[in-house]
Amino acid sequence: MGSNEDRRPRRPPVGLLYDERMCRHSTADGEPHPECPDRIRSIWEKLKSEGIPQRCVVLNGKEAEDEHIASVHTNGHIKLIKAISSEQFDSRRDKIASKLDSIYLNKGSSEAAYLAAGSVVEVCKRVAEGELSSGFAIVRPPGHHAEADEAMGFCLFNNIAIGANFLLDKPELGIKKILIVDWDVHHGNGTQKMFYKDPRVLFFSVHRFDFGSFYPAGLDGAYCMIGEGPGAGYNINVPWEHGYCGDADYNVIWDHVLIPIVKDYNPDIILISAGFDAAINDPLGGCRITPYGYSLLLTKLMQFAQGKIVMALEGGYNLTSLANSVLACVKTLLEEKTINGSLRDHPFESTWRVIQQVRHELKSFWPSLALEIPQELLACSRTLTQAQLNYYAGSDSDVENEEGPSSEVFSANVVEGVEDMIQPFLFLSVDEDKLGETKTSDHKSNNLDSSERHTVPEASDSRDIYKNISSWRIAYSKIDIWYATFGSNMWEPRFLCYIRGGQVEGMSQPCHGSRDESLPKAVMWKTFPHRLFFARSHSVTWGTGGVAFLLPEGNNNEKVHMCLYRITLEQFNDILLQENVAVQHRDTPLFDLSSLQFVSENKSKVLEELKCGWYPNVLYLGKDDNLPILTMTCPLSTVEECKSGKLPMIGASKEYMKVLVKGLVEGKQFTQDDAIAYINQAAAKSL
Ligand code: Q9C
Ligand code: ZN
Repeated sequence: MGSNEDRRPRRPPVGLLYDERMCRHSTADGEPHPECPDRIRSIWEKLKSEGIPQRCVVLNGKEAEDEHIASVHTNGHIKLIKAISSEQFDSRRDKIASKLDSIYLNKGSSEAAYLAAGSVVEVCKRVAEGELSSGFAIVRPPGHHAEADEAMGFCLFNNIAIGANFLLDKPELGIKKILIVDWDVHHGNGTQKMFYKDPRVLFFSVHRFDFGSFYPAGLDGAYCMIGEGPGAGYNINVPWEHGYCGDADYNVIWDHVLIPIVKDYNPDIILISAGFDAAINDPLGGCRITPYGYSLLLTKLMQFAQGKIVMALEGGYNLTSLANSVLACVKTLLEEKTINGSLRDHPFESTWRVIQQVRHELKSFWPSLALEIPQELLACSRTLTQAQLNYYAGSDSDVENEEGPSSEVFSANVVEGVEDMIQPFLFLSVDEDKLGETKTSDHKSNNLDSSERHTVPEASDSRDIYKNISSWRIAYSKIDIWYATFGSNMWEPRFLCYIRGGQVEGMSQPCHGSRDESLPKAVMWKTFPHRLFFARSHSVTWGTGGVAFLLPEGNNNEKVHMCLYRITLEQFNDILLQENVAVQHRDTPLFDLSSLQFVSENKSKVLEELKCGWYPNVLYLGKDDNLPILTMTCPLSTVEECKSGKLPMIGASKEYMKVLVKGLVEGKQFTQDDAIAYINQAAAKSL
């Protein structure tokens, strides 16, 4: 007795909150659903079987007060969630749910939603007061997708946001800075929005993004979403490019992004949006965190905020993985050091890329991120295996999510049907020797007349660039756009050279084509109020003579005929590269979803990496069938150079003219003579 250890003040207990009433939120007819009552039951059973509750303080659920919910939700939303379980709603409940994104409702939903939110508040309060050292609220429905006035993604109230605001609104608790760590595999869109302009809450989310195609889809989860106004720098997104991320990937995100920031921020308490759908074997997440991995991530966070940690359950849909992961976390909170495991493999190459992107974006707010990461570390990486790529190409690991990027944001659609998605990858799995064969026969099936074809490039050489395909290609191969063309690409056989490779009459060089050789899904003609002109005197593709451009700014007195091809965003990227020859192929898309978002708001964007090409300026011409219509032209500087005489304005060469006329005539826009007149007129006018 009397040892140092005994004189040390006893560490307050760990809290566990569980309440069977939260199981009453379920699908009305017992239909199977991943977000099911057994999720929290199996967690509780597991903890009991390991004798964990006896070592903790066990709390019952508590319903939230409207006043607290109102700090993040609108009155309309609160009213709806409160009323949804009443008898008057019996007949309307299903209809209301069906109008929401990924939501079901039943008689037990209101109570469960109030309990989930109130229980998180309860644990937050007790940890902040010091009655508990830390706590885990085993709640459902989850919360992080819920927005101020909308339930979505299995979430009714945003439990963690309500808890955070409760703490901030009670000055006597002394909580001025809160860190929210959202490690659910999905982006915490709701939580992000609630604190976007608020520096008192640092929101950190690591999630599958897949270039904007993973639920909840769109660009809210992109790394460039860093917060606004006083909240700038206090919103941090780490967007995975693909699935299969595991302990090693999460661990380096902690070491090179999260922990350096937490050291600087020095939060008073840490709330964890603890989804376990990034756990190994989760049916929706497609990632691979082990229980050991979760304990490691948690241990690293316990070094801050005097260990004040509140964990609130979000997703997690494999009952076994879920229970084992939560068990590992609770043991970690109890400071039990018996969770075995090791970081066996290396992070993905893409993980280092994401780290660099996030650090670059945030280094002005968090100076420690400005330091270079040692080359030796970056070199420790691995790539997706061929099998993983094929699997990823052929299926959505979030089985329910077939929508891809949400159409509200930029109106790109996703191609459905597994066959369409696997098809372009067949060549990856076939015998290398057969590659050439497959390609030649393929080329015959495209509607190029063999007499018009000069040479077919050696498949094995020119298509080497697509040997190691990156995951952005898989994501973008599922997103459609309209590519609007006003020059030689109006003639379909010429356009197809960009897709399938090859050369048609008049071209002095063959194209290598896109990785995805599938034909456009639709072709249509449209006119746009724009000015067409001809400039420059020689092109690599056509030899001597001017080529077509659009004046970047629209012009209501003019009318340009354009041929639109419905192709994928991946194919559009490959066309941009081929149109702007001499630009290196790269492992990131030139024209990504943020660019798409940008052009749809600002009408045009000059792509920095294509500046040395002639068509680096992507124009947005509106939508058709809810898909964006894109074209490419020169930057304004070229127009100025033409005006000043620095660049020649010369009509189309004979060969080029022939192709333009063919396009317009075969596209039924003009007779031969009218087509020639249309082109000559455009070429004759000065700028
Ligand atoms: N279009 C949580 O993990 N996916 N929510 C269905 C249907 C919804 C996940 C997409 C996934 C929601 C808390
Ligand atoms: Zn989730």
